Amino acid sequence: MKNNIKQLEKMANTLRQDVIRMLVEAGSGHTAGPLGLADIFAALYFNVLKHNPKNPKWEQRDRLCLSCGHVVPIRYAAMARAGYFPLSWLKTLRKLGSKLQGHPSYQDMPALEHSSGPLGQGVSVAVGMALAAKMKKQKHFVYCVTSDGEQDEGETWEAILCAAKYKLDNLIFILDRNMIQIDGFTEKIMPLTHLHEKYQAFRWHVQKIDGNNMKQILAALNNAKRIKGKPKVIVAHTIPGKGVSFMENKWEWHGKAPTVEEANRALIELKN
Ligand SMILES: Cc1ncc(C[n+]2csc(CCOP(=O)(O)OP(=O)(O)O)c2C)c(N)n1
Ligand SMILES: [Mg+2]
Repeated sequence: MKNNIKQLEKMANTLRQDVIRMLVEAGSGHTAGPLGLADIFAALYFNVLKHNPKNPKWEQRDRLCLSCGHVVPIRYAAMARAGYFPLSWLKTLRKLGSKLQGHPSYQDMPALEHSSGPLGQGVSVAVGMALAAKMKKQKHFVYCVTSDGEQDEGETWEAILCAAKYKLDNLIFILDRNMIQIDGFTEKIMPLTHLHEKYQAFRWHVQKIDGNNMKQILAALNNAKRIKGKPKVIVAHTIPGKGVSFMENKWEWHGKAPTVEEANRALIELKN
């Protein structure tokens, strides 16, 4: 699937609407992160990833790891729109017995590649997958969406060290630099200043982009694929709550679902 920029921007907006509808139905969940990541997930599922929704375990597929598992509603929306499962399943988010758990459950949905939720673990999984692919001389890429909150975890930096040691140039991190975490702004809770330089010092190739700009997202991902000899990170500056004026840049929307009234207002703003 190779959609053009206009189609991808439209898709991102549709995914944002899906997220709002899913969350209001669930009555709980994470809003800000998923809305901020809509452009990146539209780019991944509808332009960048080599994948087959009808055959999720296709051996040659690119792997997409989601380390910050709590933002999974945006992934479910992209998967449904791409044809992995019916759109009607989106309404089952967070329900007992649903395949769409609030944090990704591999047992319930193997197309997710792995379970996640405990911050920092998914990056290690991604490094392991990339190393395994190298050892087996496989040609696919391993993408990993990770959050700025996850950069507070020691395990994240162990994974970063390891990826550099093995020169995993089949590994591409997309780091959601939205400046918020569960109970405040990242720079207040645990300053992450010079994140770009930190990754460089760990011998990674680093790009910095506006993570809500489709042109920049595609250019950075294509560039990352071409760089040889080291792992790659795209530090994507996104706006948490993007597209809904009363949610944008508000950390209070990290883990809160909209009320029916708020959802209606949000959907009016997100109208295509
Ligand atoms: C190891 C671990 N510690 C704490 C949590 C609780 N937790 C869930 S999300 C979150 C905030 C993380 O920040 P970020 O991923 O940047 O969130 P967002 O940008 O979506 O607000 C925390 C502390 C967790 N899931 N895992
Ligand atoms: Mg964050």
